[in-house]
Amino acid sequence: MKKFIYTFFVALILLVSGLNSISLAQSNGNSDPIPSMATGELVINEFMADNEVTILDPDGENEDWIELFNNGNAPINLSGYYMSDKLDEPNKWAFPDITIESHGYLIIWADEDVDQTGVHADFKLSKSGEAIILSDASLNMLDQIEFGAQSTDTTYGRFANGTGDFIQMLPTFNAENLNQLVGIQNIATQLACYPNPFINDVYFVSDGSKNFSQALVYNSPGQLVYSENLQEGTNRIELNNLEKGVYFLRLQTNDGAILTQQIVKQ
Ligand SMILES: [Ca+2]
Ligand SMILES: [Ca+2]
Ligand SMILES: [Ca+2]
Ligand SMILES: [Ca+2]
Repeated sequence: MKKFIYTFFVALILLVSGLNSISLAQSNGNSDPIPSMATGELVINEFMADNEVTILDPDGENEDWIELFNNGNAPINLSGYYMSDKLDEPNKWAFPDITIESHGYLIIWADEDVDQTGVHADFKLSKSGEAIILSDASLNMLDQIEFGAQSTDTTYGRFANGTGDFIQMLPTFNAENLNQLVGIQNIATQLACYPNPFINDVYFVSDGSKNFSQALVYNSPGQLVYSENLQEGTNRIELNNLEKGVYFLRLQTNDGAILTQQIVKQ
């Protein structure tokens, strides 16, 4: 009898799960267009809408940029794919014949300089906010992001890299998105760095005159270029060896808080 009950329930479970998969298949077949690739395979990974000092395009100009990432296991040829800054005009700009490698990155300069070296879209990104839409050659939407006002020389990007939601971050140009920016939203009120721009030495002071235990400096691609464990009472680091450019100083306080500030070397 026990065996009969067991067999009965196994059969019932198989029947119910079979019906479910049939109804799922039918609803998909009736309503959704067939996607050209798995959702999330090719994504808008990061973008910068107000680039003053972060990075130069091949013509030496500070331009808006968009980073794509290929989450898939095969290269994707983007020839004829589209990108736009207008939701109602997704075919504004068509990609040239270019391929993004599996787990690779691709930078598109959003500068309307379509004749310059590199990949240049025929639109710019407004720092007061707009949208980015990525579509395949049949105008199936692959990814889109609508964004609000942007801070100069910071980006919005997916964290975790390639799959997560968009958060404000420190730029990781053509590289994996990192989460170095804990606390970046409140930097203006929590941490002051001076002089900024600086030449060699940077001084820093926090709200409430906290003590600092560690200083880390990252360059704009997100690489660690300086680290120092700080003696109690230290409020200065020497950055003589860095090239001119934009950096991010990340300080840990004795009570464990992380404070981040953008600094510029002249
Ligand atoms: Ca812009
Ligand atoms: Ca340009
Ligand atoms: Ca625009
Ligand atoms: Ca990145």
